[in-house]
Amino acid sequence: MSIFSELAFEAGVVARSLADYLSGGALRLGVTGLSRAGKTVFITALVDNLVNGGRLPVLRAAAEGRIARVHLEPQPDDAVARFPYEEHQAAMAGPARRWPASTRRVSQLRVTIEFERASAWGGARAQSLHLDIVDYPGEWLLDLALIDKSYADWSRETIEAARARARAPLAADWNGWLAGLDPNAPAEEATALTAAELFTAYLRQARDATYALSTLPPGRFLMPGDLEGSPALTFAPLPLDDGAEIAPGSLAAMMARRYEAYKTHVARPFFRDHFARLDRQIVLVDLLAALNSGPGALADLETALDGVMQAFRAGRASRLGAIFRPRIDRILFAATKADHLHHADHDRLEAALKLMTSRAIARAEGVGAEIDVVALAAVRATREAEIRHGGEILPAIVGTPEAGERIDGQAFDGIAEAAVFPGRLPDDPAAALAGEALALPEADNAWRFLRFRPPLTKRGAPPPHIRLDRALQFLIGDRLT
Ligand SMILES: Nc1nc2c(ncn2[C@@H]2O[C@H](COP(=O)(O)OP(=O)(O)O)[C@@H](O)[C@H]2O)c(=O)[nH]1
Ligand SMILES: [Mg+2]
Repeated sequence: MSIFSELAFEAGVVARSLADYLSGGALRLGVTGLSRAGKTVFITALVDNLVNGGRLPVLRAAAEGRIARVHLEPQPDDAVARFPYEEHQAAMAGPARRWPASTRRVSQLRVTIEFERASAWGGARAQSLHLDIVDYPGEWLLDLALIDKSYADWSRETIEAARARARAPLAADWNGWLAGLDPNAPAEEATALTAAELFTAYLRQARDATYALSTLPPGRFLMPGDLEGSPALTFAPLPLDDGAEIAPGSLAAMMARRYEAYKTHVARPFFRDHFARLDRQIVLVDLLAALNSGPGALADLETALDGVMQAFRAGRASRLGAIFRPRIDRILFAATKADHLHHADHDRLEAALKLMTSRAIARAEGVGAEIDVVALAAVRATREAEIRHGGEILPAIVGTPEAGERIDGQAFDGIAEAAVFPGRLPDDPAAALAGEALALPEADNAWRFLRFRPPLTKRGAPPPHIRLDRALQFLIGDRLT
């Protein structure tokens, strides 16, 4: 793509942000995270708490009683799917108490917050803030790393990563197939399809909950949105000799062309239409799943966070950044599902995420935005209890395990409650990230994959949460003063 067309599309971005600016207080909040990190639950709970007067004491405007009314409005972007808040909220709060169905594309929702100014300065002037919440898969963010990368470099890195200890067994089929392949053979659609299928199967397996490995780009291979089956998604890395020319008409040439098409038709438009227009960003991280899964998953998650940090930095450092000043000025990293731990461990979870992100920030050589870290539960599905166990009093959490979940060979029916001992995180965050096992009172690890149903709530009342208000204060609090 030439500088000229880049200028043209960046100018479009600037024009739109000016329109946002002129319309008064609008703030675009990006909510991202890898698949199953908790984006849908987070947005649903956030909106529910704002609209239905949830308890948000750390959000200053709420504590000071300055929030007059919060309501949903039609979103300004006609071409983007609306986040189906009502459906998700009903699934969790209704009699079925089901977690919302997973989503696979960008969606957006506008919440308008009417509030009173904090200072009596201009009188108690009523104001409104249009909060545009944009839900997008974190996998797509990792694609930004591809924009400046050649097909050959990407191939080499991706094949190398697949040989790492944690991934090699999952990539065995694909690697085996690659071994017998000549990248310079004539291009055949059937070969490209097989390559893409085997490569995607490997990515999918790595993401599976049992391994909880983080995804590698291209992000659309697992989250294709509307592009499923298109040539722009039908490619895979090939082992290319260092510095060797790619022969015209070869399989490698076809793959390289599709890789470029992916960048042009997928990665760049996402950056232009969504990412570059965000003002604030929350990155949800299922750190608990990685801690439970072990050192391989932790190392992998850290690599993914590195990729995310590079994306935040890319806009600033690159040519694009010189033309268009990125707007994201606050980024919150949030460890989700903290309700699986006793409250004594919330700070430890937060410290572990803080350490992990600070290492990633150091590698990204700065990100250029204010950053904070929190451990939260958008929906608190458990409560705490103390349980006598062999003469000891142990902190436990109590919730309704999902039907079919098992512990100690006992299967749950989705109705009965159960008390489980959550593992304890080590005091030292470095030890936690090194994969030191959660210290359990017993050797039974079954709880680790125990999923609870959403909590029982009073009709119309938002579900309880942990530190959701702290997240909100950091993300939008300054715009409600
Ligand atoms: N206990 C608990 N579970 C959660 C919470 N947030 C997400 N989950 C679980 O994680 C799953 C994935 O969450 P979801 O929001 O769909 O993830 P997404 O793929 O990032 O949108 C849900 O189905 C829940 O089982 C939370 O705050 N507490
Ligand atoms: Mg989702």
